[in-house]
Amino acid sequence: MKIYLILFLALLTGFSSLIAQEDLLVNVYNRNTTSLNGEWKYIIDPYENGYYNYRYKPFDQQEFPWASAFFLNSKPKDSSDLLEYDFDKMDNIDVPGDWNSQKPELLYYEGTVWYKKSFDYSISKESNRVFVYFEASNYKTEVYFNGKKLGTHIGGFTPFNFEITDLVKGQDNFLIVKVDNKRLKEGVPTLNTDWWNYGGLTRDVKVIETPENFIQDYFVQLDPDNNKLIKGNISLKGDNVKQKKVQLSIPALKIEEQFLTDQNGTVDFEIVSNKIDYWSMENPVLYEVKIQTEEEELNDQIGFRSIKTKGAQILLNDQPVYLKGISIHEENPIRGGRAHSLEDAEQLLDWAQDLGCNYVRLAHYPHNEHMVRLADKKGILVWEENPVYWTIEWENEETYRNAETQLSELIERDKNRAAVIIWSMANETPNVEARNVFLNKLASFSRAKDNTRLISAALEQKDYNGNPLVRTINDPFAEVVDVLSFNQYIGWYDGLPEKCGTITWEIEQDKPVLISEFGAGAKEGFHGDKNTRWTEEFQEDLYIQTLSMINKIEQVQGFSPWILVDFRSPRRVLPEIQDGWNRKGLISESGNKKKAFFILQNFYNNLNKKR
Ligand code: GCB
Repeated sequence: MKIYLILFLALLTGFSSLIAQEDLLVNVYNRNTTSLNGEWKYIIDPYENGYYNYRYKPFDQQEFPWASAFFLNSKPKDSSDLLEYDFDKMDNIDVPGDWNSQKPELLYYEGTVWYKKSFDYSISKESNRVFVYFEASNYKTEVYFNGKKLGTHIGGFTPFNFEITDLVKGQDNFLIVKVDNKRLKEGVPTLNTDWWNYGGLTRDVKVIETPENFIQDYFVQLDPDNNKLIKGNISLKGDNVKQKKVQLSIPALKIEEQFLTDQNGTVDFEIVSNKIDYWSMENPVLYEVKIQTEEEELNDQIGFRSIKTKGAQILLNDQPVYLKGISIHEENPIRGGRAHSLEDAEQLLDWAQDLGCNYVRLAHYPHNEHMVRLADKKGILVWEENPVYWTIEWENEETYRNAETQLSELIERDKNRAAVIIWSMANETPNVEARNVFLNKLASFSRAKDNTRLISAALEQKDYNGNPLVRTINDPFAEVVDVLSFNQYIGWYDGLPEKCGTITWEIEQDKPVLISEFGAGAKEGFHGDKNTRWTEEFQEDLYIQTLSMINKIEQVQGFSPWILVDFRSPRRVLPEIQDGWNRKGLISESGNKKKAFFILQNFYNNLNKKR
């Protein structure tokens, strides 16, 4: 029913507003799902020939689209029929997976690729509802099911779903997805980044089945002001969700509470417990939490902890914590391409733990859900980041809405994960008025949506009162954040490593400080003296000098050097050294540790002895 309503509204509004975002289903991890992963058919369509007619009008906005519209998955009616595409004769591509690392001819491709998956589906109960769920697709995605448009999603790293209840059949369903990874000036991120623009259905695709009235969303966390209070809300969706019984139980805490939903199908609750075993790095306790209605039962594994700041300290469960971190891109260099699986997450987080980390900065965009679920289990603290990177269109309302939507989808997905302690708004943005307005708005939005986590952004450092030997953070957004973070590259973009010994820091804000990046490029196996660029010795020395410099900054409560592993970046073209890779990894693209890895490992291990 809902889908027809959306199509009807779309017709009325001339289709231009068919960016119909449906409410996100949370905790897809534990829901009743059928995977659509595996081989899909694909068509490379740089001219978007399957999308626009020759007058450049989108086929999906025509009342009677021609058979040549790819979303129709047309077949010739007889041997005389003219049709210039055929999904079923095309090659296969794996989903999940970016196209760049799967098909050599697509390594640098930025444009449209069409995907098609055919499948049979049997609904387990007639009254049930069915959704198709995409964990992520980069960047603009148009979704069609059995010849009907479901909607559009913008943003490459967050999940979205569409209902297909009224369209799904027992046999021969076809899901067609147009994915376009063209970079856009008004996009988030914008044209300019320092990472590979991997396109495609980069994460899992699933069919989700729910009862007629279903648990769509819930938030179950500790009250930031009271460690004995579990607080939150539950939202049901459907035509019959008012005054419905909802039970929330946490058997290990002997909690079993019943509530009635309000007029909107929502419950706000507070539960006191004196027995909570708090989630921490040493003791990452996850409780089995069960939410039940008359129609459904949904389980989750949730840890309870508090995270606050006090002066220059970060307090986890009211105890000061030092963040021994590393920055990570979502890439598996050994297989090649975007990381997406549990095995990929294990590889990356095992490396981080081997380095001695208790904290990771997931840069520069939301990573897949395996990463945060695994961090929850392993007891690793997490910084998650919105892809507001460098200079985006601060004055463009659409750009703001886009950034806010991506952040909102990230918070919706991960707001029940104890490991996530920081939402980062942005990375290395310029200190100009329009950006201040933009980021202030984003921070207020984030706080209103989730008041149980800290807010930060990777800012930039400046000379202090014009003195290049003294550095400071002079940025109005520093007054807004809970944790003052900044990137600095003294010794790499700014002099040689020994320069670190000449710099002092004047940080005036009484806030905890994280150095969100520092680093140097080194090609694994390239050796020389410590002032020869790109050698492992240069990178090693940079780490020695930087660690000694930042150890003297009183407010520093941790850092996340740049970066765990070498990663692909089209900006990095130096032959024989970079060849398309950013070489600041402590581990090479083939998985080998560089010398600097051991400097940081040693530093973190010694901190363990002291603390
Ligand atoms: C930065 C950026 C990061 C780059 C890095 C570099 O400051 O935040 O995205 O990759 O520097 O290697 O230059």
